[in-house]
Amino acid sequence: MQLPSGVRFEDTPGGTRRATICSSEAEASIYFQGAHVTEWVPKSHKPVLFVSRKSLFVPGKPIRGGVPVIWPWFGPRGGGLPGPAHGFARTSDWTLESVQQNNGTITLHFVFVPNEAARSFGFPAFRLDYRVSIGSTLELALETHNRSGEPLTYEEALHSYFAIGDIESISISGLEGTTYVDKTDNLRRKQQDDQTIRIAKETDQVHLNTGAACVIHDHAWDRRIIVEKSGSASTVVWNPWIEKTKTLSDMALDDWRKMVCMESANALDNAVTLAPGASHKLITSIRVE
Ligand code: TA6
Repeated sequence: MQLPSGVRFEDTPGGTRRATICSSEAEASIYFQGAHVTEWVPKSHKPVLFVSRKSLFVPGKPIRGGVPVIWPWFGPRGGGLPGPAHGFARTSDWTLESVQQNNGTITLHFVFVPNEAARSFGFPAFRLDYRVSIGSTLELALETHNRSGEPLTYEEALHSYFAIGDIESISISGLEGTTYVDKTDNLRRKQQDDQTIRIAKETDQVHLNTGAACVIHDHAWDRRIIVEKSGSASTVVWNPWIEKTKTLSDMALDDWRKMVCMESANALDNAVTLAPGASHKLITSIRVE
């Protein structure tokens, strides 16, 4: 494969493979397992994505941080059916179809088609195309194609972990007035008020029926992370706080202070059903000011 200058492939000590990108506009790393973006550092900015220092980078284990690609279910699989939390896409090997450069932006096109795991969980006929565009903006476009003769119902999320100065000095705007499912309160449905979201305890909420752009206002680092999206009706906000973090072996005890997840998704009520042969594209576009 002909690679633009500044794009390298490397095998990691843990036995995974990744692409590293160094362009005039940004630096980034993407693992072939899960097509998992782990780093994105636009020029003259601090890293935008959080990755745990204790994350495992070994085959078959989810990476803690960056942007996990969640598909075809969100959270635990429902219906008493078997399968790993957040689906099997993030721990499967994806194929890198192409690498293109357009001015300062480098786009990597990854493809995922049914593997043994997918078939064993009842997903024999689909194709995912995931285009990762690295530049002064990070654009992630996940397209699902239903290649079966039956309707395909699935959930999905670009489960972005953002690096922040301190969780108690951020606020999140864009979700005012939305309805959300509170996963820390027995999945109760609640109404977000007209205030920005501030986080002062374990927070795990799936905001429904919202296509809004959201902003993380990071007062400690004096920056804003703007996340626009299309083809996504859910936005998930998660911070494990102190006690939940203690249960996560791949997070340091103080990591909860340094990260917040704000995820562009289609989850719960917003699961997608594709007719045979149909497709759906979820796009999230991230920039820093
Ligand atoms: O998106 C929030 C969430 O669903 C939380 O409930 C928590 O489980 C988080 O994802 C991380 O999940 P993981 O399987 O990566 O540990």
